[in-house]
Amino acid sequence: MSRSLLGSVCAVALAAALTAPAAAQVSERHIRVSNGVNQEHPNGLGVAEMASCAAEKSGGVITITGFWGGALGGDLEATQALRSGTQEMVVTSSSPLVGIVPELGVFDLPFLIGNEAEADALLDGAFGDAMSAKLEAAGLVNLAYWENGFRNTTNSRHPITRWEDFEGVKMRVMQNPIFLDTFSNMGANAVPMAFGEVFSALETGAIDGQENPFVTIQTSKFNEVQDYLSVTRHAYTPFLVLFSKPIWDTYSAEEQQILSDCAVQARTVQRQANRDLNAQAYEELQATGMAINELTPEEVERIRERAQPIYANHAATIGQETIDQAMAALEAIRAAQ
Ligand code: TK8
Repeated sequence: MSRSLLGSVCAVALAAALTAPAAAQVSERHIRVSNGVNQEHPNGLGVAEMASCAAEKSGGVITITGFWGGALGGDLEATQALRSGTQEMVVTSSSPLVGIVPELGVFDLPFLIGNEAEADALLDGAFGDAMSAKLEAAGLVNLAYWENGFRNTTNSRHPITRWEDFEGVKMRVMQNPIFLDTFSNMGANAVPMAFGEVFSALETGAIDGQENPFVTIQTSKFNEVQDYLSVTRHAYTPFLVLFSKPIWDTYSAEEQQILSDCAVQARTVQRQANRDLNAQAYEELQATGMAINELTPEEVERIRERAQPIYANHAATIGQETIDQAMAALEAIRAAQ
């Protein structure tokens, strides 16, 4: 063999060796991701980014496929399937999972998080890690926090301009005692319900209203069956990007690394899309005829005060320590901003 040919053979072998170790430890994996929202939601872009990242890093052997509109079951059902190892992934709100990890209820406390920068710092920092550790103990590997976002109220009765306007309004809430209490305390007739049932319950008039971020209201077409949108921003809830721990434990360290890295890479895309599309959704909801009202700062303050007892009422189930840790972390974040 000529010296130059030998050189290029060596170069090819070296290049192969540089990529091969990963390939050797990375097997064919087909991952199904359950989503309650529709594919038009920014989670569609998040899952697409995660899928292309994983395909690229694995030489195409790891595939990630999104299922939309609750096709694989609701948030809670899908999460239980992860715990029992019959499904790989779910992107779910934290709120319906408080029966599994009660400490997650901290995110449901009214008016806890003030803006997106606070949310990112809290979730991507030590506090978010501590919540992920609790999820792991429950059989769920949290790969990243994506954004669901600030929640606003829609209904078919009248604009909500003060907390008294909730009186007698039949409001769907997530399957979560903190949300249930928050809205009952405002005088609403709060009804816990899985996300997948909300549209038809609104359509048939079984319920009058619901609460979600603008982008979810729009991509789930709630505006077709709701007249009023009130910008209450009463809570910021995150999405958890969960992986089945029983399945995770059968994966190699390289495969796990790819999935962790790609969920975090997709987080940037998902959050940015969510923020852009939230603003766009607001415009479109208005254009399609929803009556949108903002609340005065005084009214927001009254609602916040009205909601204050919820913190004490749920301290025992969430854990006072967890609430204190979140508040201390937020205080430090605000001081640094
Ligand atoms: C989608 C839900 C939704 C949540 C809800 O599966 O239930 O209202 O805000 O985004 O997780």
